Amino acid sequence: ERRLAERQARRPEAVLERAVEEVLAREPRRSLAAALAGGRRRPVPAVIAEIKRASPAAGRLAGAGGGSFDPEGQARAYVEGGAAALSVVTEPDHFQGDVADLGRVRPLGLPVLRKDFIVSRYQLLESVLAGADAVLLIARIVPPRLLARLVRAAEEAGLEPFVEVNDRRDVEAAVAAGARLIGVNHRDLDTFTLDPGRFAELVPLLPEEAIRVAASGIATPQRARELHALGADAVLVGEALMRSGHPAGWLRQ
Ligand code: IGP
Repeated sequence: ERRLAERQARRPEAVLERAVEEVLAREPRRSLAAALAGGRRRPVPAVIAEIKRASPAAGRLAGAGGGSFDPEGQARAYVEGGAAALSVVTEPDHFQGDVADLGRVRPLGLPVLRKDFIVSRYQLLESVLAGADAVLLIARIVPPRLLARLVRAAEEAGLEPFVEVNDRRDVEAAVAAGARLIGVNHRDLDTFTLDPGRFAELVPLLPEEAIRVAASGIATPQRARELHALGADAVLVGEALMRSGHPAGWLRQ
């Protein structure tokens, strides 16, 4: 009887798994790692350009369209400016995100990173179906063993895991989990305050072969170049691009 209950509980996931296989066969994933690799040695940092409607720290962010939020138009401006990849915040409660935005920007051709609070395999499968190539995993919000399992499950689902770290302990968990894409988040998730020195502080702890991304609070292209000089392969920029009237120009500076 217990076995039957277990089998039934697993059925929805089996349906999802089949759908994931079909989507992967039809639309192979794009590699975020490949788009960012070697960034340290390039003259300018690669930029992961983020689309987000709002954030707890900043409130509503309309984007380049002025009044109404237009994820496709925003993403088009990012492509025009030479962004290496797109990040899309899909979290609904704190960021007013929408998982459907992944599918809206996917046709533009860049690797798409889904930013949300991902803690389950179900969310990983959903991410593939919605049009993500990579997924954010936040070291701070899951125990190290679950992080390692999510990294593996993401890879098995055809996605590249992008592990975000805040401090030394997070870095240890990310490295132990086998993360190849590591983002140092300058913003503290509990207090929303920015620590601009965090990338410089943690970069010596990151494996040489990991792709290093500096994220959050990057307000100007000069600041992006500074982080690049400190060893970032790429920078992840959201708010500054959403507020800029001319994101393509921001990106080309
Ligand atoms: C972008 P900013 O300060 O440029 O808008 O930051 C990105 O780092 C931020 O949106 C972010 C985020 C997250 C969003 C970092 N970690 C986790 C949602 C969930």
